[in-house]
Amino acid sequence: MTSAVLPSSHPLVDGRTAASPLVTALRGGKPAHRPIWFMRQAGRSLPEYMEARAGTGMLEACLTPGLASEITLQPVRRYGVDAAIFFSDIVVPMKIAGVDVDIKAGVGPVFGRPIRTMADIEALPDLGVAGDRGVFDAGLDAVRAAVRLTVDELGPTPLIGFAGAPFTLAAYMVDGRPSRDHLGARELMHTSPEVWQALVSWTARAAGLFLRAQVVAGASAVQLFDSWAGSLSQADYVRHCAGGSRAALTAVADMDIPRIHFAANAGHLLNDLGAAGATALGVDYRTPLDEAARLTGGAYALQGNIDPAMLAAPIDALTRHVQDVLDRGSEARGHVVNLGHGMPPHANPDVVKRIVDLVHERG
Ligand code: 1CP
Repeated sequence: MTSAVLPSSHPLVDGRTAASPLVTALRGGKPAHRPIWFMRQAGRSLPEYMEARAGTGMLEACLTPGLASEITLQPVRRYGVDAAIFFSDIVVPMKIAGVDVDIKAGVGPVFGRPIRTMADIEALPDLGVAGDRGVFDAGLDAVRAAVRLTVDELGPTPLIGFAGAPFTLAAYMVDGRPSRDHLGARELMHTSPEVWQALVSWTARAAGLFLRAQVVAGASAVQLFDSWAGSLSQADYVRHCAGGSRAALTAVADMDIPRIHFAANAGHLLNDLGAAGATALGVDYRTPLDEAARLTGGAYALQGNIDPAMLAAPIDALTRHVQDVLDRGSEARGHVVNLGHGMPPHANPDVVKRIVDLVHERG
């Protein structure tokens, strides 16, 4: 079932994770219980994360294998979730390549030199090819080491590797920092389509190589985050962005690995996100899962979609909401419970734990 490209010691090949609830559901099966994990489950909502990270910059933490591994494992230990998501960030491959980027606390990714022209793109570092031991390939060793440490500890629990999709990466690189409407990137695709395509190609290659390094080192599934793609019309997504996302996902498709594609606020893009090389779709909280299953003709496993705002609701209302997500999710070809977007920083870990227990009891 699994292609020969994965090493025989890989968790999907040696039997550790192939029959796990997560991998079973992502492959369209019905596991003994409904698997659950949370986007942004590591990080600021956990006191043990604040303690581990104290005094270390975000990108430095991502590139320190022991620390990145420890932070990845924290939510699995505390919550008993059915998957770990690798502690990293969508801009880590840019940092490894040598781009001037930092993650500023309370802001997010900030680039020293925003990308607007063909000269800016030509000045981006050469990414080389997988295994060439150039700057990028060798820099990925810190990622490989962190993944190996993590899967050794995880045992039967799968690790999900991830990357940012070209549009979402470009939304930061063109404006140089987080933006509300991603106007810089959306303008560039219309004012300079050839510059835009060159940026999409570079980011797609960086994302694809980042994903591939995580998978070969031991990740049992991947998720491509196109968090901001919902700001695009369907026509612009298909014309200017889908090809780059397809290139990033195709970089791991030969390894027969489950591939989740997530965009927020993107009910209008579900079929296009699927057609870009995904086997499962992350659905934000605005589109009910039964409707998402109908819209996509049952072609994909679905992941989602507890409203993050409901974490703050009274427990009875939250329980009813989770049950509704479970009921609607049973219409999908396979269902992985998750939030409809990232964990709020002020989420109460005790409430999160109750959701995991509830899903394991009822799902
Ligand atoms: O569970 C986990 O925490 C896994 C690790 C993870 C992931 C999957 C982090 C750590 N970042 C991401 C992906 C990511 N990064 C996305 C896609 C997911 C999503 O939509 O939520 C995006 C858009 C980013 C960019 C980013 N990095 C932001 C958002 C900025 C904006 O535009 O509003 C921020 C705040 C960061 C920094 C970051 N990444 C991760 C953490 C824990 C932090 C906070 C670091 C800190 O300041 O301490």
